[in-house]
Amino acid sequence: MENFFKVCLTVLTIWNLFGTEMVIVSAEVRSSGSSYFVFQQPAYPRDCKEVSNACSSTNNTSGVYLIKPDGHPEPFEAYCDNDLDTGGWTVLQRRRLDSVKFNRSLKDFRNGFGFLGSEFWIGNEKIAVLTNQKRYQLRMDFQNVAGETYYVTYDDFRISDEWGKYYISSLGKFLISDELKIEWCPGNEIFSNETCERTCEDPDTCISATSRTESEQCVCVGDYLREQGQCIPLNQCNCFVADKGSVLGEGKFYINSRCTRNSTCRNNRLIYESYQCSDDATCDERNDVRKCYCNDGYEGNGVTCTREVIPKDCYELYVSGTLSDGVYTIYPDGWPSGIQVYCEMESNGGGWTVFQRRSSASVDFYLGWLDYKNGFGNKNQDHWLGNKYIHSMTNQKTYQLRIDLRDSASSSYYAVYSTFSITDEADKYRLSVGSHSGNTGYDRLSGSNNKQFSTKDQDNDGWSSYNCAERHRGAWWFYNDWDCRRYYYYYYHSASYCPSTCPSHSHYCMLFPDGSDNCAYCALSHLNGDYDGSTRGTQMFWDSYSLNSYGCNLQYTDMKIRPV
Ligand SMILES: *[C@@H]1O[C@H](CO)[C@@H](O)[C@H](O)[C@H]1NC(C)=O
Ligand SMILES: *[C@@H]1O[C@H](CO)[C@@H](O)[C@H](O)[C@H]1NC(C)=O
Ligand SMILES: *[C@@H]1O[C@H](CO)[C@@H](O)[C@H](O)[C@H]1NC(C)=O
Ligand SMILES: *[C@@H]1O[C@H](CO)[C@@H](O)[C@H](O)[C@H]1NC(C)=O
Ligand SMILES: *[C@@H]1O[C@H](CO)[C@@H](O)[C@H](O)[C@H]1NC(C)=O
Ligand SMILES: [Ca+2]
Repeated sequence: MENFFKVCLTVLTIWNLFGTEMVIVSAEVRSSGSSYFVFQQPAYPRDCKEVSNACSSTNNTSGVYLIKPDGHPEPFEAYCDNDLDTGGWTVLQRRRLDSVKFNRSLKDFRNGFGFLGSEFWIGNEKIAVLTNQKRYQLRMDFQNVAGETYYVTYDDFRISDEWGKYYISSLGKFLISDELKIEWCPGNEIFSNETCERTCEDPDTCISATSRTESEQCVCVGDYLREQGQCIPLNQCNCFVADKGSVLGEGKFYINSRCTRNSTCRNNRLIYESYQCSDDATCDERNDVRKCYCNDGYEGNGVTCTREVIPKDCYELYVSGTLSDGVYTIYPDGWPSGIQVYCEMESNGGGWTVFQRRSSASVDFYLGWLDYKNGFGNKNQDHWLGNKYIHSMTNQKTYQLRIDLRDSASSSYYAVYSTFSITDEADKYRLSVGSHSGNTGYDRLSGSNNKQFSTKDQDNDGWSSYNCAERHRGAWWFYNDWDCRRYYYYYYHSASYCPSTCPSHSHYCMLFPDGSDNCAYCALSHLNGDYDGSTRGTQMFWDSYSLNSYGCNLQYTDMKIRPV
């Protein structure tokens, strides 16, 4: 049963046949129960049945005959089909090759058009007069593209007159020639396995007809959606939004053109809420979604917009309302994808970007140039942020430096430098600090001012006698600071001075031994030395008489910056 042809009718207009491959359609009328006309021959036959009765003795071929139904002023030509069944059919309509246009005015359908020999519509007025003189059977014959024919009949067909707009006043009993070959879809649906249909509930998904069984392949098309088994115009769906001209799916919302109302479909009901754009937003449609969009430089949902924060440092975060200590992303000049830093927000006024911290021996600080350049450790605990970041930050604004310390007896001290910056890698991250304040009693960083940064694998200390980073086991702005023998020649001219002084000054932990008869140091502070270091010269120190153990073996340090 392949290729059987299916037809769908729209409501009421039975002549209006859908189906793409229809080759022939004809609708015919013949009278039934004509026995009582036998003794009453009018001048003209009133329909083709009477033509056939009159002609049966001589010739009963199909063709054009003159008929004159009761109530029609003039006789007119009609095509009589005498080949079909027992003959006597008056043909109302025939379509074959699309040689005659059927998209016509009501007047044309009233009066009839086309050619009786080929395609035509006999005219509503004639059909009205014809069908109102007797009881007529209507038969519609179809042929599909494969040449298969079938038909349907109604046993009591009648239409009203012009005053009644030719409505079908009667159809009678319906019969189909072959149930399997014809399938009638309900109103507003077409039979198709090539298209898909939507539902009121989920209007955004078109459900393919192929997923349905064959008998269910009548689908809602165009502006019709399925709702509880029926096809209804979309504007009758509960979640139809008139402004939008379409139906909202469950949970979806729609903002009207002036952005003053938000309509949401919930539980198959439209809920309206008032809606208003923030002063810093614009009502706009983007990617098919209309809503309030925050203007450039602002962020939010459009109803409330706040100034977008792209912090260059922890201070900008602090000012925009981030008040808790922790690791955050900041965007210093030159680092558009951001870097992670620890921000001290809860102490010392907040807004400090931390670049160094020591609190335990968990992280080894005796590392090389690349480690100090790129940073290492854990931002939440002990770490060095990285010289390349410290350089970028300290050159984007003017920063002050704060160093917090705890000495070996757990007393806290601090030192502040009014300005702080380091140069770039080409210049070896040279230090620049401003004036000192604080409570350690001594400025122990200014000696390193203008000095380059040194690591064990990059000796930039300017002192050919020593590799300071190696001697102090760390990395710092080391320089040629103090050497006992040099000092002794200069002041004392006594050969015994250094051999006796160097061991006896062992409490000065910044001093590293140089053989058995000399000692030296490369800076008066070094916060990147060994935590709990014991070898002379390698400890973390901030030389000061105010601190326990002269500032040796510090328990805690951090170094941080904030814009001036
Ligand atoms: C009768 O029909 C034949 C064809 O079947 C046709 O040739 C002939 O002309 C017809 N006669 C009349 C009188 O219509
Ligand atoms: C008239 O038509 C019928 C059926 O179509 C046929 O049986 C009969 O022979 C025809 N009569 C003549 C005279 O052609
Ligand atoms: C029918 O005719 C009207 C006007 O004559 C035209 O606008 C319309 O597009 C036609 N429809 C079809 C399906 O051709
Ligand atoms: C639709 O049905 C026709 C006839 O049964 C078949 O040839 C065609 O492949 C079908 N199309 C789809 C998409 O299933
Ligand atoms: C519209 O209202 C719904 C329901 O309250 C909400 O989910 C949706 O986000 C709102 N739309 C906008 C753009 O605010
Ligand atoms: Ca050196």
